[in-house]
Amino acid sequence: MSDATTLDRETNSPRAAFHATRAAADFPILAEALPSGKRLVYLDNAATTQKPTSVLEASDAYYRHANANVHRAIHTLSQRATAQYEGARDKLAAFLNASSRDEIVFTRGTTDGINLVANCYGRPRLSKGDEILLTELEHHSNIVPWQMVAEATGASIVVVPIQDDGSVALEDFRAKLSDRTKIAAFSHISNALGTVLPVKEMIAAAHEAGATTLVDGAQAVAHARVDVQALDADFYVMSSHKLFGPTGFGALYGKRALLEAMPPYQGGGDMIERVSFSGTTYNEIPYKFEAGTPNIAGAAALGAGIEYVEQFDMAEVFAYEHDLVARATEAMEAIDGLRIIGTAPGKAGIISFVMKGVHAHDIGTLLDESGIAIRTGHHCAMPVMERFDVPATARVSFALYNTQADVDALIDGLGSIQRIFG
Ligand code: C6P
Repeated sequence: MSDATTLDRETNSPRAAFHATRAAADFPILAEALPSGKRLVYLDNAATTQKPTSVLEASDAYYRHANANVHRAIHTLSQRATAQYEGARDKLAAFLNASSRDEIVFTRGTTDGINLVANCYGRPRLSKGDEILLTELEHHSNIVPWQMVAEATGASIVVVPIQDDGSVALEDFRAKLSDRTKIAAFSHISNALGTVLPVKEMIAAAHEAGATTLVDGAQAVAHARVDVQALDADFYVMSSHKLFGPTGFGALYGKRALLEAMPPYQGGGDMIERVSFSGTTYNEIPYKFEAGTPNIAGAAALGAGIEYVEQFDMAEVFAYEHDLVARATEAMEAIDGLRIIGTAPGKAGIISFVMKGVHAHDIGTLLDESGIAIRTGHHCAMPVMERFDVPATARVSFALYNTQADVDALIDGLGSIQRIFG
């Protein structure tokens, strides 16, 4: 673990280009008093991140000054709305380093993006004998859409096991690849364990076997630098709300040739070139996949979220959160009866754990009484719970505004729980 001063954002550690405490001041909800009068210690960032003032203002400003439909009218407000919507696409394309803005399809989020790929890429191409390769640590969003497509096409699901420390071994992944593997879909960072998967190597191995890859980036985009070209991902999906932006919005990155070859997801306005009762032709990518009036305010606010994180070096953010995890882990390991589930080296800012004799939900409730927000349950990753033979875990997850004071509050809270139940 690094030296104590590296986490002191108030005194500006030599390594940090950002100050977590100052960043926290950008998020009004973090300063709001809880009904109990306690300070909010928000450690449920893997579920959703809080929103900085700039994101709140971007959403408000859209409705106050630009509210109109996009791409459809020539009046001033429509031009403003279109500029904000398409401006967000430019920002996200640059943020993910897509080779073209056309490769960014706006969606309702990660779940929607995976369903789009499963239905528009997987379903038309898969048949009996084909395999879809997943890992055991996937979120339900990266399991169920594939199961549905497998059922419809006769393809089978093959699963790469999780190691005891929560990692996914590259050799296990390679061992499951074959010429039957048509699609390999896996998380960049596990929401239940914090494991960072070796996605670049997994993508290269999948490509060697002739498979197309989808990376679930839901937990990665706010915590690490993502470069879809460097990764060579075929598809990469994300949710805005985990990147300090609004809920119900997100994006699918897809390589141009793949997106162009795919049929539309849904029919409706804006996704067409020409409609008549004798036949319809479709719009170009990405609009072909964006039927109906989109979440324009969502795009504007996500654009502000991207601008917010872009002021920081994401590698430093990852290292900072990793340090918080290291400190919290060390202190948690000293608590009698506490077991951390997921100890892979280099993990991201997520710690799942169980406590002997205490149900995860009781941990969540008792911490909440101290103002500490964590998530408890199966984290939409039931196979992970099964793998580690636990019904549920308690999970703390960090973002760039969390500080050592938050870790201290957590450790105090867990110590009290241990004293009550221990
Ligand atoms: N995980 C969590 O508390 P949506 O709901 O579409 O924005 O994201 C789904 C999703 C997909 N993949 C991963 C790895 C995820 O972590 C999530 C969302 C939240 O862990 C809510 S279940």
